[in-house]
Amino acid sequence: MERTLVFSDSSLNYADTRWDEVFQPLSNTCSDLDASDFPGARRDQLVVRLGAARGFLAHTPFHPPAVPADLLPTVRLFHGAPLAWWVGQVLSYLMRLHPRSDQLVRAALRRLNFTRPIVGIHVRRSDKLFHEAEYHAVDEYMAAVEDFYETLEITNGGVARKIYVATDDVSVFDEINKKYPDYTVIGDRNISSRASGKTKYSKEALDGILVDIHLLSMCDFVVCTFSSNICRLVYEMMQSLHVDASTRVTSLDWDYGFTGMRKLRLYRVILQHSARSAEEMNMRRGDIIAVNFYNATNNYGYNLNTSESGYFPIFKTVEDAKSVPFPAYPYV
Ligand SMILES: Nc1nc2c(ncn2[C@@H]2O[C@H](COP(=O)(O)OP(=O)(O)OP(=O)(O)O)[C@@H](O)[C@H]2O)c(=O)[nH]1
Ligand SMILES: [Mg+2]
Repeated sequence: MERTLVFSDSSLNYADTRWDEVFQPLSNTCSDLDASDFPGARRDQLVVRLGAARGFLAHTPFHPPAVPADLLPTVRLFHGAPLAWWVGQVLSYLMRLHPRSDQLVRAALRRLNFTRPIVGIHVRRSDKLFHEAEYHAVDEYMAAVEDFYETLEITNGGVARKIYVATDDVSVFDEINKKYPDYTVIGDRNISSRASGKTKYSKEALDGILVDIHLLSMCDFVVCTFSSNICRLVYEMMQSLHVDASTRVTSLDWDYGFTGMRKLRLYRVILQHSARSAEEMNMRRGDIIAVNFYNATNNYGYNLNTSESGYFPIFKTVEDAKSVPFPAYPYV
């Protein structure tokens, strides 16, 4: 919209901590909002208020899966998931750490002896299991971890196996230590025990999740559940730390998507396909297939070019995003 973004309510859920106590401010100069409120989003209005992503923003052309049209053709050349790449670029700017947070993360790296190669696991339990996600056993996470190390060993020979554990269920540590003695397990039980219940939204818990998110994103590979905002955030952050980290996360439940994004996980067809049954759809090279974000693992989609819907072989497609002309600021 070629406007300056100013946070009008910068308090975080955690004991009313302000955004700029944890992250650097969005701008060092444009930090104050004129008190007058102009509802709506008309071009000629001086101040436009935006709500949270799930509501108002979901209907703007710039909402994911939109990626700037001037960047997308290039990003497709080097990246397997252009949407995650774009979100990662924006996030890495928004989440520039305040010096205190930066210290906190650095101290944790040293204290926990964080060295690579390392695989991160994020085991999201506690309140998430009431309505929002299924329980996944430690063994499911570890099966994916074992796959990663076995693949690495094909090229690198014997590798010392190390994992970083982030979880809101502290019992995970004991279970892994007992069942997987071949692994060096690092992680902070204190962080984990503060991450649920009464202490969940304390300032200390905020420090804990900052450390967990950053250390997870620095792992070579992460196993988690994309139903959790934390797993998706880690995936997005990883995209700004590598040229293409699109295959560095395995999710045990959903595929990747952006909160508020509807029906719009997009795939571009790279190999044509003739339906082998009435349940399948035909696809031509270049067709765009839309898949409901929540059904993505079923490979059931809608062909935007032919209006056919049905199951399709996902290996004949690559993930794509929506090309949207964003302002390109030619005068800047
Ligand atoms: N330190 C730490 N905190 C966690 C972990 N998992 C969950 N939490 C806490 O739980 C919060 C996530 O729960 P919500 O407050 O519901 O946030 P959300 O954005 O809905 O995230 P999800 O529920 O995971 O999708 C995090 O911000 C942490 O405070 C973890 O592995 N480590
Ligand atoms: Mg939640």
